[in-house]
Amino acid sequence: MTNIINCFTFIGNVVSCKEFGSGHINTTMKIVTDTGHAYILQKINHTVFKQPVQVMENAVAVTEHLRKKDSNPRHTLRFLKTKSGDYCLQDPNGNYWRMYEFIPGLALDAPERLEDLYAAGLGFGRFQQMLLDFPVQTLHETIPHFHNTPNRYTQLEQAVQADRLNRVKEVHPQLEWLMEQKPLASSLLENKALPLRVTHNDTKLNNVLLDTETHAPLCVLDLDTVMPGLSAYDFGDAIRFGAAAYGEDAPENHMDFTLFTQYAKGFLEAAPNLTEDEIQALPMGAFLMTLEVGVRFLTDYLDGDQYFRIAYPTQNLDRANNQLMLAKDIKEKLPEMAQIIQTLR
Ligand code: ADP
Ligand code: GN1
Ligand code: MG
Repeated sequence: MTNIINCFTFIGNVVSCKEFGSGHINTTMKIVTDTGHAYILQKINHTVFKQPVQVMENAVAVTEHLRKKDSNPRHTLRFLKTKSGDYCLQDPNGNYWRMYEFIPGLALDAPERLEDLYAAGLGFGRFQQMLLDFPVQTLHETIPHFHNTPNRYTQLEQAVQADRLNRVKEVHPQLEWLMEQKPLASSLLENKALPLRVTHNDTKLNNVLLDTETHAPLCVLDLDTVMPGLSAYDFGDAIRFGAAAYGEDAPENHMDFTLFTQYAKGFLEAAPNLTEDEIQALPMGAFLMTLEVGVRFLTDYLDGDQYFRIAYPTQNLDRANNQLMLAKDIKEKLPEMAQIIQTLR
């Protein structure tokens, strides 16, 4: 580890290096040095991100764009170069590493206060607004077809077909319900009225840092999936995670209208350029992102847990059941969600 850290241009001598955060994909460590500087060191999961150098090209370009509009160092990630001038280090074992400044703040796995959802809505809304003039065609597609829900269905069908661990027999009711929803999977992708924007694509509450004291939004984290996408998907993924009554591992879940309203308020306030069609698509975005993550967790369970980090053997099944329950609930609540959005406007 020392050899890896010493390849980067940081300040001071390392006094501690500990695993940090609760992301499902990368391996994250917090490093503190004797000068009081703190950094994040991450091993990029290159099973998930096949082109780590492209991931870093996107992240550096986006953060440079954001920094030109807002120079506050707590508002934008700052990546460190290696001593050879790169943003990404490949070690002799073939692993890829990056390092960036640690920003003190809260990355919440669940809201602590009602206003945390309003703050997250402001944070992700601002992010999208500030990237309106970013040249979208220059971004690499770091995970091809990332939010292509029909494609996620194809992957599920392939996992069912392969049934590598003989687990399909455990999930017949889930598969039946998912297949009933399949005609809806392409509904937003086929809507030609929706513009492609630069979106974050992973708008979990713990991917936006909040101020420790005031809980105001500071900085959007986890830029690995910044790609062209639909605003309704960024909105929807944030609702799926942040406005849910329980976490992804819980045995039950439903959407909380109060949390939903708070997030919608923040997002609409901070992203005033959304078109009428985009605004109408927001509730459906929440249903589709929840459906899609449910499909992905179930696929990974059937495939033998190769994608999402798990802490116990049936965790991806628990996550899938939780997301399916949440998706059913959101589907029933779509008309009321649309009503709330109209009222907020
Ligand atoms: P993953 O893709 O695995 O979710 P993230 O980039 O989201 O990885 O990082 C995991 C966690 O590390 C975040 O949820 C957050 O708690 C913490 N984190 C990441 N970057 C920073 C930072 N610059 N300052 C403070 N905490 C951070
Ligand atoms: C992953 O990396 P993290 O934990 O922020 C995943 C998201 C899922 C989410 C489900 C690159 O997000 O797409 O929605 O887990 N990220 C990637 O919790 O696949
Ligand atoms: Mg994350």
